[in-house]
Formats: sequence, structure tokens, C-alpha cells
Amino acid sequence: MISLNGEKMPTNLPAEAKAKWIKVMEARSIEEKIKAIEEFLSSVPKHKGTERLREWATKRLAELREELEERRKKKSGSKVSFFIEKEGDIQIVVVGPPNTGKSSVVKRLTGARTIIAEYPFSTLTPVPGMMKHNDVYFQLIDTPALSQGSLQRKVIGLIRNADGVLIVLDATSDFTKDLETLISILRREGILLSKPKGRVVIDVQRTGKTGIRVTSMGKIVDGTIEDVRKLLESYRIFNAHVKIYGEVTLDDVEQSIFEATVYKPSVIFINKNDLRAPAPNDIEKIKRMLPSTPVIVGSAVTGLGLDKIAPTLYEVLEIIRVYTKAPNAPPAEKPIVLRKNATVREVAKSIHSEFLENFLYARVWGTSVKYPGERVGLDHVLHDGDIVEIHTKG
Ligand SMILES: Nc1nc2c(ncn2[C@@H]2O[C@H](COP(=O)(O)OP(=O)(O)OP(=O)(O)O)[C@@H](O)[C@H]2O)c(=O)[nH]1
Ligand SMILES: [Mg+2]
Repeated sequence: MISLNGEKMPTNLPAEAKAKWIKVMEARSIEEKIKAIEEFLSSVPKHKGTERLREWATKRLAELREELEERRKKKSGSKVSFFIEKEGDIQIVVVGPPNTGKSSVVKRLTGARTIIAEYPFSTLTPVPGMMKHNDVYFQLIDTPALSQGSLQRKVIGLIRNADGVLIVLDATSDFTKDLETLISILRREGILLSKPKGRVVIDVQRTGKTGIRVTSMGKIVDGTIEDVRKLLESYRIFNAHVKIYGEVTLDDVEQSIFEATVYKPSVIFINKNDLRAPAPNDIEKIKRMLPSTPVIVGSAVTGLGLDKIAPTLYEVLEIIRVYTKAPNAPPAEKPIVLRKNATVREVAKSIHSEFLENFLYARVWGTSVKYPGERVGLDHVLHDGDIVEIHTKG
């Protein structure tokens, strides 16, 4: 069973269909992914029990085809493209109902040249801008209002690829209801704004025979690591790194194979405080709806609250900065930005795949080690501010 949108979705897939899914996980390019999902879908038997899964995969396929189309448009120099190349360290999509001040916020924070207008639906294509905080570059993407039907799927596609979401609400309108609508639109698409109790990340390894390694930073409520291995093997996944955060069930593990739902950390900015201060009751209501999402009250006109946005995003995204260094050289000035619980493996991978392939050991300075310059392996978990020196063969 895998759960989608909170509903249990029985998969009971035949082995052939399960084996096809690994191709989707291994796909590097969008083209590969589209082809793999098409092949997966054609191997899924059509009956009631697989209906939701087929529906979900079909939707995903449509989204990917659209993204491919947008990328092609971008390449051919067409001005109306929805594809935004990721720049900086962290990509944040700014979303909300029409006319709440999304563009005003993005403009004030990044200087991006995006259109601000008193009429709704003034933003028609995404506009990126850059904001810096603690040496970390945040790319903010201004988007068309999420309630606009035809563009909705494209904005959802942007969110799915982003690291987090900044929700801009308008204090002068019924913003609790607006948020409710937004949450349900996203949930229908498999995007969760509430932090789940636990999280499973499966990195499928395409090269080498690493076997299935499970790193648990939490616990599996209803099974063992051996059960996880068996589950993955039933999908013919034999080489993967499974990371478990918090409390998860075997269902969650199976769900993460399909990436049926993704969690996006978010921050809420209640804008236009200069016109109307939001009622404390309503703020409480919002906090109950999304307990893990910080709420900032402010105004893009007076500037109130804007300075809190970057540090709050930094916090909810659980970012760590790691400074690499070469032997006998000072650490790099620009950090590598990773997520909490990142390991030396991710650092090695982000420098160059050769660093991973020829890895011998790393020396680390910082709070994650017992003494400065301690030697560690690939699975060593790093802390914010750590300095990492990687030693390789040859
Ligand atoms: N008084 C006041 N007006 C604001 C504030 N923020 C934005 N506005 C005004 O609200 C209107 C809409 O602002 P935009 O930034 O274009 O809003 P948007 O959410 O990008 O709108 P769409 O792209 O059309 O969905 C404009 O007239 C802004 O000047 C604010 O904090 N206070
Ligand atoms: Mg706008």
C-alpha cells in the first residue's frame, strides 16, 4: 500500500511493473524520465486497485512533458518560457493568491524587474531574482497567482523542483481561507507543506555494486532494516542509499519509491499590514493549519518584516554550510550549501564525481568531529560551518 493525498493506495503491482519503476528512478534527463514513466504505465494492469497510481503517474507525465516543452522554448529563444534555470544555492518559489503582493516582495528582496500592478493576475510568467543571507544565495521566483487555472500546473512544476516555498498572503482579504485553498491545491498534486513525522530519501546508485545501505537518523515504526531491503528488492532496487529521518513506516518507504508526495518547507508572509493588521485569531488558525511553517507579518510597502524572510527561510530549510579545502590551502570562501544531516559523500559528489570514485578519506574541522582535522569516511554526518578536506587516490 502506498498513501497518496492521505488516502491509502493499494499498489499490489505485478513484479514486471515494479521492476519498471527503477528505470524512472534512474532516469537523469527529463526525456529519459518521460520514456520510463510511459513504459511503467504500459506495464501496470488496469484495474480498480491501480487506478489512483495510474492517475498519479499520468499527471506526473503531463507535468514532465510540459516542462520539456518549456525547456525547448527557452532554448529556441522564445520569451514565454516557464523554465527557470536554478541559480544560487537554494531555489524558493513565491506563491499565493492573486494581488497579494508576491511581485512586490520579490522586487524588494532581490531587485528583480518584475511587474507590480494593482489589478490581479498581473504576473504571467515566472521571474527570478537573487537574495543573499549568511553567504547563502537564495533564488526567489515570482510566479503567477496559483489560482489561475491554466498556469497552475506550471507553477506546481516549479514548486516540485524547488527547495522551498514562500507563501504571500494579503491581510486585507480572507487569508485563512486563501491558505486553506492553496494547501488543498498543492496536496492534490502531492506537495505537502506540513512537515511529516518522518522522511525517507532513496538515492539509487547507477554505478557500482554498493548494495542497499540504510542510514537511519530516526526509526522504522513497523519493521526492520531487513524489511526495507526486502521491499526495495521487490522493486528490483539492489544498489541504493536509503536515508531515514524521524519516524517512518514501511508504507512511507514504499511511497518514497514513487515520490508520490514531497514535502516542501515553507514560510508564510502576511503582507499589507500597513492597510490592516491581521487578527491574532486568524494567525493562530494559520499556525494550526501548518504547524511547522513560520508566519511573518509585514508589508512590502513599508518594508516591515521583510528582513525576517531570509533568516526564517534559512531556518526552516535546515541548511548547513560546508567549506571545502585542498590540502595545505585555506578553506574556500564560498560554502557548499547542503541540507542538515548531509554527509561527506554529498560534499565529494558536489565537487566532482571523481572525488567520490577515488575517495580515500576526509579530514574535518568543526563541531561534527571530536578533534580538529579528524579523519572520517564517506558516511560521516557534517555540521554547519564544518571544513572538509578530501583525500583521493592517485
Ligand atoms: N498598501 C500596500 N499595498 C501593497 C503591498 N504590497 C503590494 N501592494 C500593492 O498590491 C498590488 C498588487 O501587488 P503585486 O506585487 O503586483 O501583487 P502580486 O501578488 O504579484 O499580484 P499578481 O501577480 O497579479 O498575482 C499593487 O498595487 C501593490 O502596490 C503592501 O504591503 N501594502
Ligand atoms: Mg505578481
